[in-house]
Amino acid sequence: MSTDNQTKTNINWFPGHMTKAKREMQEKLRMVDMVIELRDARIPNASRNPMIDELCQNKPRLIILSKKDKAEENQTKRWIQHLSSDEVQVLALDIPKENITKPVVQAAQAVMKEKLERQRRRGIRPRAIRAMVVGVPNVGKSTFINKIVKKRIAQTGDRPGVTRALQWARVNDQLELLDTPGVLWPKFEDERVGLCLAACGSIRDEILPIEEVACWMMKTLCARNPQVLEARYQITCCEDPYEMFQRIAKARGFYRNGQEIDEKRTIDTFIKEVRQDKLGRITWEYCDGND
Ligand SMILES: Nc1nc2c(ncn2[C@@H]2O[C@H](COP(=O)(O)OP(=O)(O)O)[C@@H](O)[C@H]2O)c(=O)[nH]1
Ligand SMILES: [Mg+2]
Repeated sequence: MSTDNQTKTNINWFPGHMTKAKREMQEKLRMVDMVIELRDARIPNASRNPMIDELCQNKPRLIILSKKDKAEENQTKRWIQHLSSDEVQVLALDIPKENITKPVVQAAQAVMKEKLERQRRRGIRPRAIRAMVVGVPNVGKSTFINKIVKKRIAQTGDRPGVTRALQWARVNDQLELLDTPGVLWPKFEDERVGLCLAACGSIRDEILPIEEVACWMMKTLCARNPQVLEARYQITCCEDPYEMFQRIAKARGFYRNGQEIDEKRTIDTFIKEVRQDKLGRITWEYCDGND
């Protein structure tokens, strides 16, 4: 299985790349019946490219909220409800751990129901549904494709005059995937999007000032769920994130030269522990009914 050649944390998108990536994706999309759009269940808005609607041009869509094991269950339920419609099915998955083939094939069939029925009425035996997997870096596209495709279909050799053939990867008789996912870029103009992606470890830490990311994470958690912070770090919560890091440093004994508080170590530890789910499941973007 070939994977997309994107480094998962590569966000060096320049306008030229964007235009080219968009055009290539549009060409590939013409060949598919439907789109499987992956988003991170913790950040269902920030992990989405706003251009996807335009690119998909009313193709039936299955949205997969990946990493559901890291997101808050009640929030994921709300997101599923919010994003579902006649043309859009939504599934939340823990891709590495769950048996994903059956639910994905069923959801693909549900989203393609009308078209499949029309074909049957006209006496056409439907061929396998063809889908393309798309999403921003690090949402789990490669993990998803590698897991759901067990066997590659035989490749026909390149013939003269025929440009590189699209390669289809078979899931089963009902579903085939384009074997390379479409990589979209997040919407970086919005600072909140960057903070969300950074909180989830989906962009390189050098891209945003780490203290700013840590403070945003700390404020968000303090406002929503102070008990979790208090239990983990044996501290009392307060509104000032800098004061919170001081308290954590003292509780953990993070000092330099014996008495100076080691802020960097405190912040790095906090971020690492959040990403490792040590503070439980966290949905950074709550579903407020606006998409
Ligand atoms: N916990 C968890 N991790 C996942 C899930 N899906 C993917 N991952 C992890 O997310 C990271 C990025 O996945 P990858 O497939 O490389 O993303 P891509 O950039 O979209 O191709 C990898 O470390 C995967 O193991 C999931 O459902 N749950
Ligand atoms: Mg990949």
